[in-house]
Amino acid sequence: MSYIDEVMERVIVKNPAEPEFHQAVKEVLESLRVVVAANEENFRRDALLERLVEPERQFKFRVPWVDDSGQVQVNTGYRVQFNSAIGPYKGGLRLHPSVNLGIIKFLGFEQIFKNSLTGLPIGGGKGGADFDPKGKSDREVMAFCQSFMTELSRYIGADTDVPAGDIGTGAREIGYMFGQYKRLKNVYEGVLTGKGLTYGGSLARTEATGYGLLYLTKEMLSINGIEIAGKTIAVSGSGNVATYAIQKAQEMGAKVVTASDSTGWVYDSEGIDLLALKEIKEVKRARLSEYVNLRPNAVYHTGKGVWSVKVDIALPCATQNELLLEDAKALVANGCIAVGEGANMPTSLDATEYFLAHGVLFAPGKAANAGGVAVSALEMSQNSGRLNWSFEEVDGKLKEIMVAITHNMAAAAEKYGFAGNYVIGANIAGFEKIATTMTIQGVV
Ligand code: NDP
Ligand code: 2IT
Repeated sequence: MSYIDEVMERVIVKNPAEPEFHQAVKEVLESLRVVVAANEENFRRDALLERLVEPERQFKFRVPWVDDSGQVQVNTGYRVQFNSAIGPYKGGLRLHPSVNLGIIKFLGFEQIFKNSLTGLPIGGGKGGADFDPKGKSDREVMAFCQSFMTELSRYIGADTDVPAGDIGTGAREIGYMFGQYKRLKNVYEGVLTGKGLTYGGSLARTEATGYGLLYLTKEMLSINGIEIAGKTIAVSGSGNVATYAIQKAQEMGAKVVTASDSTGWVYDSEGIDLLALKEIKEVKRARLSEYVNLRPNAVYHTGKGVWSVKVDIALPCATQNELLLEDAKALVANGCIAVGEGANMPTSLDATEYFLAHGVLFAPGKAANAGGVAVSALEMSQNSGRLNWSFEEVDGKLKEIMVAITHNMAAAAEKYGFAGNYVIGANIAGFEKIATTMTIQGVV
């Protein structure tokens, strides 16, 4: 059996009931076959792949808090410190009822390669809890965040592990968590990113993931001789990533005709009205069904469906495994030419293979959504230097980073004989720096 198949088999046996983690590892390991074949003796001797798939450390903890009726609630919190070869652990905190250890491990594993691709000194980590901020009062969210941070604060620090936002964790949650960390530790340091602008946050961090997705997608199209202006786009999600992806796509002259949340989706043939979307999602924290009240020309559907619309480009920006084989078939049949993953692992493995087999340009999440964590790393730099860079400066650096990632993933794919396969390209480009560094640092 090949080294990769042996490691994959062991991952499944050692981590039962973690299908998302298996999926993320499988996608990466499959991409590495040529690189591993060329270095098999050394990698096997150093157990390089076995170390890569085993988190350095993981925490699971109780998060008790009191709701508005006086009832005690108990959630489960997690932080997985996956790989610190190239920098302090870095990655978001997901607050969603679906969170379990396997989900956090898949996200932490992806984060290793994503963070490597940014070219910045950040290791891979992820955390979160099975807490649902939806429908909770601000006081309940604060009570949860304070309890969560009371435990998490033992394990993190500005030079150790720096969490940030993800699904369900936005500016409000980061604010409450930062306040509690500062109070407990009596240290004012950049222990979280995505902070507010009045206490060490970076300009352009809010926009970074969505903007970065469009910078990379535009560059990927451009190296294939295609312009983004004039294209029709389907976006899923209506949260942080989706909102700023829609904004930048519109600025680039494309038309985004869909958005979604976990209850339904909208089709707006004239293009999504960003102000209406932000009013519903950022101000009112309401359901997307309200969109048609502000835009009577649009159509609201319950359930899934954004991938059934005829578009040139698909940008999944909601969650994992939201774009399945039948969706890929529908998109290809409708003439879709490119996919950019704003979310983490939104496309199932068979759907990804279908896109690649049908000549669709496919930008995998660990490259396409790296803009968020890249600007988080820029926030860390500003905090260390006690500096505040302008929006233009941060946005300019973000653009440079996303363009560089595009060319690096394209070059790695070509170098190993898979020109145009950016899944393989991104995985190899991300892996090489990690593998080299882990080898240099010895058996740790
Ligand atoms: P938000 O919480 O701001 O928004 C998430 C959006 O996705 C909401 O519209 C939400 O709908 C929808 N969604 C979430 N879970 C599900 C689900 N199970 N089924 C259907 N819809 C769902 O999160 P972000 O925009 O920050 O994150 C979106 C994706 O991007 C995630 O995969 C995240 O890991 C990834 N990402 C985020 C980065 C960041 O900087 N924020 C950076 C890189 C990647 P509803 O409100 O109804 O739940
Ligand atoms: O998935 C991700 O890259 C994020 N949620 C952002 C992580 C970060 O540290 O900014």
